[in-house]
Amino acid sequence: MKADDLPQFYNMCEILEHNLQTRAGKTAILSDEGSMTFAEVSQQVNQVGNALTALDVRFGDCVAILCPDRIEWVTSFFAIGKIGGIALGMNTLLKTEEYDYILADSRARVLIVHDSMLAVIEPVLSKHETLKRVIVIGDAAASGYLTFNHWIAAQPTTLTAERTHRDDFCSLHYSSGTTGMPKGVLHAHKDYPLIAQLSGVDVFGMTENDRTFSVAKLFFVYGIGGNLIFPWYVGASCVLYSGSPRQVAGVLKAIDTYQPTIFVSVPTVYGAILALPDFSARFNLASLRMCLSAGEALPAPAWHAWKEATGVEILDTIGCTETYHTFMANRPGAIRPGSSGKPIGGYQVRLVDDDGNDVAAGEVGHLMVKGESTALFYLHQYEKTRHTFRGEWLFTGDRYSMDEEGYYWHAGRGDDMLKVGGLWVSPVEIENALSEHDAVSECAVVGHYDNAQLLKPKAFVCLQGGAEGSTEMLGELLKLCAKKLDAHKRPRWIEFVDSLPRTATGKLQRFRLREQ
Ligand code: 3UK
Repeated sequence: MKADDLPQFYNMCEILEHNLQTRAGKTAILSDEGSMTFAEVSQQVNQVGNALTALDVRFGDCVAILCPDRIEWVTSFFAIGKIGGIALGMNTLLKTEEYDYILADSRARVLIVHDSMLAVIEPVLSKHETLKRVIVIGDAAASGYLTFNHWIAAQPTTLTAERTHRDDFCSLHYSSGTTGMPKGVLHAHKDYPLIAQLSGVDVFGMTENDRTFSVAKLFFVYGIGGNLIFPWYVGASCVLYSGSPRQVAGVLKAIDTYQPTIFVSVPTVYGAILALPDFSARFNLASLRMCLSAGEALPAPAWHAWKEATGVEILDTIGCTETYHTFMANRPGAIRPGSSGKPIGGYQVRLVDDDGNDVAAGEVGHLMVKGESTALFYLHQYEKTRHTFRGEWLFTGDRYSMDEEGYYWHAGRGDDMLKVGGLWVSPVEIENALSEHDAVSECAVVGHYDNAQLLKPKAFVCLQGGAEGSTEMLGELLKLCAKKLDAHKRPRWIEFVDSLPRTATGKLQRFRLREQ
């Protein structure tokens, strides 16, 4: 499928609404908080769309969502697209300063926030003149804001979709980098059917008989693609899980209860489940026909252990926020455990050296990708845009080699970024946290593989006046990190060193720390 195959005027709400013709009464969403049919979802989408219009939200306006994976997230997302707005699904793991930055950068007009997330964003809300209204999902009694249910209650359940061009923007995702705040990536209406057809149907073979379940959240592009856009494009149902992916018993119980056929997950969660004794005997996972992995490379031993325990094969796939979804994947029946598979239909890749020349098979090069779902730029980031969006080609920042059979093998990132549990971690953020301790003179963080061959942050720390590291100091630094950083960003190892390796010009040589 090509973008040209779509009508020129296309609205992404079609992904939901085509289901009203033949399966309006079919369950579209299942969750601990309730289920809904396609007809019910569509009615709530229309109510939210009308409520947004009543708040004067118009074509091109941004509306932010900050909420765990729940039905209101989904209906808000489609409603924003349907009225021609730009939906911003915010990462629920960020800090107040990051929300502050994103609200300013996106100029969100309305914020739809779950009561459990209000405390972290509330301190900065009044600063943003561009933010006109805050709607609270759940209990807003204490906060004095309008509640979601009350807001939509009197709204009509019908709404005509805005006549959007297929190239109009409809969603905004923020993705992290080594320095500075996250970068905004805009995607167009056309990108939704494209990724659903090219990955969901052509590679994963999804049909209306499938039921998806994801530990990757809807705010993460991998999660919304695999657990919302792909299933609804083919009329399948999705299971929403509002719990934490770290509570693996909860994840397994949800699979046991809702009987999904497709599990959308990340290597750390596969690893954590595999570490749970007898997990496949304690929970019924027999409904699964296919498991997906992305976010970071899936180690081959985990692939084999999972196959052994469940009988199901994991397809390791790679995508990025800039292409919206998958561009390389292992295919059912043709898997090379440990590799990212081969480019999928609709995408081409190249491996190039520092001068942009193609490298030979077996050699490591910078991965470039080309495909029609690719975004055009980073919002308000001229320099970073020029570096990454190179004509038709996207410079991913990943290093890969290709073997004689055409399979691609991840060889780390070209920048210093780490993917931990499928989430971005900037070494600089961890270094900044450690440096806040008065005793730290300098420090550096690099990726280090744990016993399960998954990358985790490791810190090298020099103390003031050349002091020796002690158990007490280690404890203090760990405590500081626990206070300042999300769990996945905390260093798993802290090593005290006399000095950090540097070039003659004083530049930190992270590769030498990585080699240790
Ligand atoms: C890394 C992988 C090795 C790689 C994503 C599937 O992760 C997604 O999007 P992000 O923008 O990050 C992209 C970067 O993550 N990565 C992802 N998958 C793999 N590295 N093996 C993998 N299988 O550095 C890439 O550049 O957060 C994943 C689908 C959609 C996505 N957006």
